[in-house]
Amino acid sequence: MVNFLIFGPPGSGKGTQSVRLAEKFNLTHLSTGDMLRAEIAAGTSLGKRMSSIMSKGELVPDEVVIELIASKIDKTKNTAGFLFDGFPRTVEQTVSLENMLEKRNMKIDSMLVLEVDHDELVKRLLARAELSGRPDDKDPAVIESRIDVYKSKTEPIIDYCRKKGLYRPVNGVGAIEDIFERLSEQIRIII
Ligand code: B4P
Repeated sequence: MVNFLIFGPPGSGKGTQSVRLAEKFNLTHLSTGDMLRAEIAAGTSLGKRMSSIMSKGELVPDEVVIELIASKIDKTKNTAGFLFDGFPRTVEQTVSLENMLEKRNMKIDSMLVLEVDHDELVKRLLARAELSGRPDDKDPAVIESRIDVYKSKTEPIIDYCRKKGLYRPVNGVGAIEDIFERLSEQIRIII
């Protein structure tokens, strides 16, 4: 089994690329953003509690996403591996993920980091707001705050993973198909 983190700032294309990569390499795609939005759409009590945090562009508490991920891993059978999208988002979540995987005789094999400049991120998220109606994409101030949260809380994971030899940067600007090829090349090196 091989397990990948797909990593990058909000709007860097993690979700877009993960769906395609999971299909191509027979990986199970686990997106904490999608899981949380599903809770909100289903009107669960967890979803109701998380909705206001997410619409402000803040991170939901670590224990919430750790619980969601652990339960998904345990329900998944017969997979070539996992593609973690949008998780981990803090160094604490990374340590929890490592512990969770170790208990199941698994590990993180590589971290694929999509590199996209600030102006391109803002442009993409505002464009998505037109189609998706996501509250966290509509307001430029919320987008800036999500990028700030990424820099302060999420980006330190890069150093943590670099020290473990897991870090693989990928240029995330250009046509979706070209970026998909760049990511696929990196995955082929690992599997
Ligand atoms: P996520 O759902 O993870 O969303 P994201 O970071 O905004 O998006 P992503 O990078 O996947 O962008 P996408 O491919 O869609 O998180 C949402 C919120 O959930 C967080 O703010 C937080 O509150 C909460 N949350 C989630 N996980 C959490 C965790 N682990 N801990 C705590 N809180 C958590 O691409 C964006 C747009 O760009 C799309 O419209 C796409 O079509 C477009 N695009 C993609 N690639 C492109 C390209 N090459 N060129 C042009 N456009 C492109």
